Amino acid sequence: MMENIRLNLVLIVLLGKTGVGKSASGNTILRKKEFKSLNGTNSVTRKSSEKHATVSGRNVSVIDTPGFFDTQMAPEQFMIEIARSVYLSCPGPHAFLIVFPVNNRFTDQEVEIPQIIEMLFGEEVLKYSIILFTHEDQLQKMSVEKLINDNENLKNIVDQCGGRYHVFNNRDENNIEQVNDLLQKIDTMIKQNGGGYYSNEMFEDALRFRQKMEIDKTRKETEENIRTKIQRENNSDYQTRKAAILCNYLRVKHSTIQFSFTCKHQFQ
Ligand SMILES: Nc1nc2c(ncn2[C@@H]2O[C@H](COP(=O)(O)OP(=O)(O)O)[C@@H](O)[C@H]2O)c(=O)[nH]1
Ligand SMILES: [Mg+2]
Repeated sequence: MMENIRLNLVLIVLLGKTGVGKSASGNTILRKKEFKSLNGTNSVTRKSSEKHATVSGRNVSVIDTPGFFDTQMAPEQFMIEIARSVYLSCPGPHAFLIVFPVNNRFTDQEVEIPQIIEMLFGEEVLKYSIILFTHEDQLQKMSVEKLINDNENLKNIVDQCGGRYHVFNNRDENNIEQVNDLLQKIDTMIKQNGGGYYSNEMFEDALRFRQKMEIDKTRKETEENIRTKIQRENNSDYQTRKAAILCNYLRVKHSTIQFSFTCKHQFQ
C-alpha cells in the first residue's frame, strides 16, 4: 500500500455532472490539454480515459469520466465506464474529486451526488473524496468559505466528504500553486487513510452488494407473485411445496456481472 507514496504516484478520478469542469480540471492538474474541454455536446465525455504527467516531481495520473445524469447515455453504459475508471486507476485511486462549479445553483440533485457516489462505489468511498469547486474566477471577490457557510446544500455536500474541498480557476493555467495545494490536500487525505487507496475490491464489494439488493428485490417480488398466483389457484400443501421449489430454482439462476480489465499500474 505504501509503495504508491514511495513511487510518488498519485491516482485521481474526476466525477460529477456534465459541464461542471471535470476535463478542464484534469488539464489544469496535468498542466497540458489532454482532455477535451469545451462547451457544447461535441465535447461530452462518454468514455473514461486516463492521462498522466509529471507535476512538481510527482507522477500524476488523472482519470476523466462521463457526466452523471447524462440523459444521452444508457445507465448500463455509464456503469461500465464508472467501473472502467476504477480499473484504469488500478490498484485503485488515491482520490476521487467530486466536481461542482461555484457559479451554479446547488439543488437537491447536487446534494444527492455524494450519496450516488457512495451507492456506486461503496460506503468507504467518501473517505477518499474531495469536493473540487471550479470557476473560482466567477466568485467575484466572495470567498469560497463564505459561499459554503451561507448555503446549506453546499455545506451538506462538503460535510459528506469530511469537510474536504479545494477551489480551481481553470482559466488560470499557469497557476501551479492551486495544483500543488490540491496535491498537498490529497497527501493529507492519504495519510489520514493510513497510506491506503480506494481498492478494486471495495468497488467489487459495492457492486456485489448492489446486485444482491437488486436480486433480493426481484426475488422477493417473484416469490410474492408466484405465491399469490398459486394460492389463488389452489391452496393445497402440494402446490405450496411446488412454489418453494420454483423459488429455489430462481435463486440459483441469477448470475453476477463480471468486469475484466487489466491492471495498468504495476508496482514492484
Ligand atoms: N471561467 C471558467 N470556465 C471554466 C472553468 N472550468 C471549466 N470551465 C469551462 O466550463 C466548460 C465545461 O468544462 P468541461 O471541462 O468540458 O466540463 P466537463 O463536462 O465536466 O468535463 C468549458 O467551456 C470550460 O472551459 C473555470 O474554472 N473557469
Ligand atoms: Mg468532459
